[in-house]
Amino acid sequence: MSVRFPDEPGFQGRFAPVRMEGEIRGLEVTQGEVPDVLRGTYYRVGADPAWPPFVDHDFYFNADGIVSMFRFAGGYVDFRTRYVRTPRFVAEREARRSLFGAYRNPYSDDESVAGLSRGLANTNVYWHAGRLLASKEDSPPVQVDPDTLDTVGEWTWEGDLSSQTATAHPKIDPRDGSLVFFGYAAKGETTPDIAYYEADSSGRIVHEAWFTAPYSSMIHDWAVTEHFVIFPIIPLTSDLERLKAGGPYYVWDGSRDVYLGVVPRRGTNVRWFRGTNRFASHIMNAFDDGRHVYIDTPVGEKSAFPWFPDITGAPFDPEKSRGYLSRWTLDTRGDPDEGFSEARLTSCPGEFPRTDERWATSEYRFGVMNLTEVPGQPLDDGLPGFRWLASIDPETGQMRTRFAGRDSTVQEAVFVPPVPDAPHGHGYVLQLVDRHTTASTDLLVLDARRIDAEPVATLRIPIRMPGGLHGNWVSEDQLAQRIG
Ligand code: V55
Ligand code: FE
Repeated sequence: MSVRFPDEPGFQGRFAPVRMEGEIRGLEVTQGEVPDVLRGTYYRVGADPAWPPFVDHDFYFNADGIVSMFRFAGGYVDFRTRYVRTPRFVAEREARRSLFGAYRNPYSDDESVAGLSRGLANTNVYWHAGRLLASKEDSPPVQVDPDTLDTVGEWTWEGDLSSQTATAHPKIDPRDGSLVFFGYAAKGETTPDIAYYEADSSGRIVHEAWFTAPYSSMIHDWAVTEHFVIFPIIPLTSDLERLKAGGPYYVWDGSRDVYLGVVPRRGTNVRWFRGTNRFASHIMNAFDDGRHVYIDTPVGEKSAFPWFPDITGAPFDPEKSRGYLSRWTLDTRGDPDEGFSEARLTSCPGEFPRTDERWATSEYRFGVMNLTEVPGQPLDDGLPGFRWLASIDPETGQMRTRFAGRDSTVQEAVFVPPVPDAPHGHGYVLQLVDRHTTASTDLLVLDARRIDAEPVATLRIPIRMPGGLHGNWVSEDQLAQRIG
């Protein structure tokens, strides 16, 4: 039997699996200088299938998590990239083939792996209470060594995680270092159960509350403010019978309303604010004034994920899937049936919004996101994907944009403060840019206030990085507090 990936667009060309682990000590700096003040490590996770799937039309949400790290010190950047040794990765490596079947479908697996964790650790890698955790929303996170990227094992908060799952989008409240998180499908795949947790800065779970969603859906990201947490119920719906029958895990249902489940911080009661049908995925930031909640998120008419079909059988519609950064405003003392309002902040569609995390959960003036289009700047190279980075002041809508270049696409950007008390939005933005002509990837260090200027530094990774999801900067001081 030979290793051969499907002759499908998702596994060929610029989407071909990379499957390479390794390290480079001292990445080449091809332009500029790496600032001395940057001391810490940028971690990010890619989704890269170690073995060809045995199911048809597989997609990267179902690929193995591979964590990459860029350690900055004294103007040098050391690079390392390594697959997370999930139980699933280990079993398939031993067998030299895929044993797990379709996305989040245990009924499609080889019987030899029944009962083994299906977690892929492929969506985010974050730091809390001295631990580096690689996560996917269908399972508990996996702890990874922050120096070697060796896998430590599944982290369940000393066994206190009662949910079967934990979100890949936890928030850290900068006020006290709490990890604010949840699990959905918390009682098993497709269940409408949500478990809400807060862990204190030592990593101990100190709050737990359970809710039932109006219907079962993907709750990929959520909003956390000083006084509230908000669960967005967006109609990418799941259904156990469909899953058992081998159907898609999610379908887009344009007939269903959206709900925002509002819970006071460390509270136990939810109120579901209803809105009309629409799509949203990632939250740039959210905050409240004690009564109103403000949530900034790209909003589209339909799902942005082409591999989850429309329930009506309608083909994927790229126009309607465009997301425009918008602000949702909700009166927590109002009538839930009155819902919430929406105001568009930009005319450029995009996704992967991030903020200066020191202002997470607070009123803020700085965000970045990737754009697929900029009106008035047509492209002639026919390359789809995220082609621009934008920085935005959500208060005024004022934007700066940076074109990645011909035959180039961008991965998620992160903001890095040079010192802990640097002013809001003053610092650097790190972003991986894939150069498709040379099948290599550059790591750009940008001035956060002038992302459209010449980069502060460009580092060259001589291979193409696997397609990535999310990542985070961990400062040298944080790393000094590692546990285990
Ligand atoms: C997302 C990614 C996932 C997933 C569910 O970006 C949602 C959204 C990489 O896996 O399983
Ligand atoms: Fe995400």
